[in-house]
Amino acid sequence: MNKSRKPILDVLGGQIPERVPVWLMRQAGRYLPEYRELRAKSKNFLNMCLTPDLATEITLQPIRRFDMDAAILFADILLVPMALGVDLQFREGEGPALQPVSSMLDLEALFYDPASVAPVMQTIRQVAGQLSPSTTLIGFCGAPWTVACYMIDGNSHSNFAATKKCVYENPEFLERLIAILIDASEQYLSAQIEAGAEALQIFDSWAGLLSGEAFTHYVINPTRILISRLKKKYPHIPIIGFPREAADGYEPYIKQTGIDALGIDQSVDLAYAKRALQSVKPLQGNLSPDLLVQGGAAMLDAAATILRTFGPLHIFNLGHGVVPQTPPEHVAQLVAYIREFRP
Ligand code: 1CP
Repeated sequence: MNKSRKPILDVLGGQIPERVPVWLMRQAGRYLPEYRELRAKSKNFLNMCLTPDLATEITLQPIRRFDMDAAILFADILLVPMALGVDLQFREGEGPALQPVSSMLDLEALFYDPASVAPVMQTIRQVAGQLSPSTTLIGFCGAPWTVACYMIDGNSHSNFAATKKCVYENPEFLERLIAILIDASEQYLSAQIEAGAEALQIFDSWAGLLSGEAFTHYVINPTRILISRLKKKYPHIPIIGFPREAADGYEPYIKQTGIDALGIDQSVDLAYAKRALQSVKPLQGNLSPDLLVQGGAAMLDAAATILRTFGPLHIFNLGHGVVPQTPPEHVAQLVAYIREFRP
């Protein structure tokens, strides 16, 4: 197989890339003054996600500034519940708020409406036409479990207590919701691929709330079903899984879900990751977002350790998203360091 001109697609295909690629989760967002400027002029966050010209511009901002190896679509995991008909609001300073679902009757009212996310697909088409030949366009969705957490609890303020209660007291309801989300996510991601997404990431930010049998049932199984359906239609599109804080769940997840690469958060020990995980599939991660805020030698030493541990079959990223207080100069410094790094 010939090397593509895209280092990220090389790594995802198990090929040594020309250089270790880098992108950062939440690389677009409030730490960038050019984002804040557009945000101040815009009605609200949802409106930004659903206005293709704006979303295209925001997706491209970190690419222009830092020449990242991937552009990640500017959107949100909560657009899937919105497309299912759930009332969704992003209130200033409070994060997202959804109308919670609590009964089978609520679930029967959910219908996925592709028209409501059509602007997202338009954004993908617009971004795809503006990337350099080495940049990969990544589409994404939330994993069924993580999206179910927001749909049942309505927000993240009480650590998803209502959702956790469902795991033990109302499994039929939770299973039905997860099944609806697998179907909706399949449609949503298929449309992203048709529009031009070249790789996908499935964000399971709250995978760490579950363990044991519940982890298998609500994290691994739904992800495996979603991936197997996508792979049947689009075998050439690689998929990165990100089961955040999955503890002893990373190994079964990497072996059983069918993902092409595993995103690891900063809680994962590097020696363990190299031995038990990178021996199975390529990894993405896992610098602490706090070290990116810190910058300087602390950040660069940690980056060097990650680069030395994982070698070239690795996509450099953070362990979670860039936080708003991050100085953009630290991101520039990090990317320059990764580009110049020779083990
Ligand atoms: O301007 C603002 O105040 C909005 C902040 C913001 C942004 C920039 C939100 C609200 N979402 C986003 C964009 C976003 N969300 C992207 C875009 C691409 C990029 O990475 O640059 C992506 C991939 C997401 C994914 C997302 N949204 C996740 C999974 C990753 C993660 O951070 O764990 C989750 C859990 C969400 C929900 C969400 N949306 C926004 C917020 C503040 C949250 C978290 C709410 C919470 O749990 O408290």
